[in-house]
Order: sequence, then C-alpha cells, then structure tokens
Amino acid sequence: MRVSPQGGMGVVVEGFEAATATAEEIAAVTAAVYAEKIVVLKGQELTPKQFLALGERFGEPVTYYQPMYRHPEVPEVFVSSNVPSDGAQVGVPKTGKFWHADYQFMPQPFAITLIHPQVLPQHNRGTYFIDMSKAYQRIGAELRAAVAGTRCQHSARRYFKIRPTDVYRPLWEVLRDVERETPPVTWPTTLTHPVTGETVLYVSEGFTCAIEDSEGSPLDPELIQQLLAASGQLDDTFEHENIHLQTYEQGDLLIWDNRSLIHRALHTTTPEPAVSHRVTVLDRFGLHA
Ligand code: 7UC
Ligand code: FE
Repeated sequence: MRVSPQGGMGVVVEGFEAATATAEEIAAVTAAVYAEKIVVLKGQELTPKQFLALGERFGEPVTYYQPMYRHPEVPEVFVSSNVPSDGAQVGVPKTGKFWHADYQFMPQPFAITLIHPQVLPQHNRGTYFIDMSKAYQRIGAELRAAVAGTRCQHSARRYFKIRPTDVYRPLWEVLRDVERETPPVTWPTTLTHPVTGETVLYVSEGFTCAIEDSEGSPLDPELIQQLLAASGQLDDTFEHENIHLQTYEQGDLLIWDNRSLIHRALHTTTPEPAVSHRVTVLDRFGLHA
C-alpha cells in the first residue's frame, strides 16, 4: 500500500486490496481520513456487498432513512443514478447538488462517507469539497467572535426530493411529514472534532436553517449568510480558495471525514449515464468532543 499526497487536499492510496486488507492497513487509512480529510483508493472494483464489507471496517454502516435511495439488493448502499435498470429507476438521480455534510439534519450525522462511482460520464463529474476547519480559521476574527457560543439548526426540508409516492399529494401534507420524520436538529455552530481536536465551522447552504444564541434566542439569519459567503459556499464560480474539486477515474473509491468537510456534487449536464454507490458509517465517537 503506497500513500501519496494529491493536489490541494487529501491523499491517494495505491495497492490497497479491499478483500485482504490487514487491520494495520485499515488503521492507516482511517488515520489518513481524519488527518488528511480525503483518501482516494485507486483501482477498486467492488460489488455492492464487497463495498459494504469494506465500509464495515471503518465503522457501523447506516442505511439511508428513505427507501428510494437504497440499493435493491444491499439496502445499506445508497444509490445515485440516472440509469434505469429493467425500465425501473434505481436510486435517485443527481443527489447532493448543494453544499452539505451527509446527515447533518439528523441526530447522528455520519463520521465517514465512502463513495464508489460505478458509471462515470465523460464530462463534469466530480465532487466539490470545503474543509470547514480551514474555513473557520479563514473567516476572520470578527465572525469567529460573532459565532462563539451560538448554535445552528439544520433541516432536510429545502432539499427533500419529491418521492414517487408523493405524486398527487397536497404539498402541505408532504411538508408536514418531512417535519414529523426529520424535525430540525441543533448543533453548536463550531464543533470540536473528537479525533483531531480541530474546530469545525458546522454550517451549510443546504441544511442550516437558523442560528441562535447560547440561551436559544434566535439571531439574525444574515449571520448564516455571512458564514456561507466567508466559507466559499456562495461562490457559484467555484474559484474560492477554500474549494477543492475532486474528479474521478474509473476504479476510484473516495473516503472522507464527514465532520470536517462539506461537499457538493458536480453532476454532468450531458445526457450520459452516471451511477455511484455510497456507504456511510458511524465511528465510536459522537459528532463532536
Ligand atoms: O437527494 C439528495 O440530495 C440526498 C440528500 C438530501 N441527503 C444526503 C445525506 O446523506 O444527507
Ligand atoms: Fe452528500
């Protein structure tokens, strides 16, 4: 197993064999996920079952709460796909096209996300990332002071995808069900990462819906906009210094630290097929120290 830095953020691992990886190799990859935030395992060719088995070595896999995203044979595998199989849609097309951390709106956000693209379009498929611990260092002393002791609320409501079973339902009922099933969760605006000890600005354009002071009184939502702008999330040119674009080659398997990083999918706009599989795991720590 050879580990080398890639440009910008993260490391590339060559010679990793998922089926025979030793405990020492898994520990080294896990340590790299926390320290370097992104690990790209090259040359992987894993069935959904093998992919899940690899995920299990990094933590406890969590099955996505909405059935429409689940792989028909291996429900722990989340499928992003625009390719029908035997005429039926499998998974959901164009997922995650907004800045977020996975399950940020849930009581137990994932520690680590693994993505294994299956069918890669020729053009414009990738994932943008922002390291929110680096972003926190760069937002400036004034904003750091403004968020000290505050907490944010996060909700799935803005990017909740209409399900096939929602067709012809009144929108208010769908919205009511979203609030019942996934009521907003509250996290400190800055988290202490339980492994690295870094301070992470835990705010995203996709899910963060309110900010409050230490007593729970609402603060001006403009503060959220300032945090989004200062961290690079409102830059629609994607040229902000905080933004890292990760592109994929066939056989890449990406593992990232879902506490430190927010991400945003870059989906091809060409009519080409695109499929990727995802496994998400909890580790033995909470979201924050
Ligand atoms: O369809 C999607 O973009 C899924 C998104 C709302 N959630 C991803 C997650 O794991 O939090
Ligand atoms: Fe995501």
